[in-house]
Amino acid sequence: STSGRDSSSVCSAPSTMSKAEEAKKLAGRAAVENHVRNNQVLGIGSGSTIVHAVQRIGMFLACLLDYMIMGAFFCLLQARQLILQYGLTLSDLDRHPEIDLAIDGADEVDADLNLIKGGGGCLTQEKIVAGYASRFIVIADFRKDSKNLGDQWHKGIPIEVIPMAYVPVSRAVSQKFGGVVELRMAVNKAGPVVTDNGNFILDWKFDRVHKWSEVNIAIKMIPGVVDTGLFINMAERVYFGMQDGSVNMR
Ligand code: ABF
Repeated sequence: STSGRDSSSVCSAPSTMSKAEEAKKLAGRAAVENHVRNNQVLGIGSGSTIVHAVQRIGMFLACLLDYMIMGAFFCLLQARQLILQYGLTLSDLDRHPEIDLAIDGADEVDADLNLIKGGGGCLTQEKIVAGYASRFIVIADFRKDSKNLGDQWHKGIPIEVIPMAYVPVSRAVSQKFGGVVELRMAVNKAGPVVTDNGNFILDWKFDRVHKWSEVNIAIKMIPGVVDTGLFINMAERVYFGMQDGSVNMR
């Protein structure tokens, strides 16, 4: 993920950084141990937290001879490489249109298990995988835990757009819902970030708390919007790795 949290923590407080990394590992491993079972079709997201979950799945595979994962999906090249690296079988929605369990990270999780995702650039494919999964489990470190969306994640809600429409979509979102909408640029500022679907990403920095379910639907209705990083009523459970080495479930 290019969420930026890690780089800022590296500069200000190295100990927080390592605690966050440890917390990601705790969350990833707890989710796998509690939910991954024999012969499941798994959906795997992207980011730095999911790496720990896939590592844990790989350990299961190495230890238990009768343990078999039927297939796993990927959004980004990163997940594809992880799946292959840890000996899982790659699959796709053509072969497995029903997924037993999807596991993914998030940028923020509110008290009702609503999520902001897409800080790392992948949201639409992750939403598809989560949406066709019977169960969707989120893993995160303690910094992602919030009461209201926006309390912790200050980079806005990602919106994936068809490139030709990014200007009118930006205007429509800010006119209807307030706040500021920015086109996400590549780190070297040479051009916009391009998603795994060949689209652009807008980051909507909202100025107040909204009824996220309604706003999500309304944004999706704007011509040119592909999807949003709002995952509303999708997650069944979230595992937060905590600073003290425990895991909190919500
Ligand atoms: C992806 O990775 C994105 O949807 C989300 O923005 C990000 C979380 O990354 P990390 O686990 O590195 O914080 O799932």
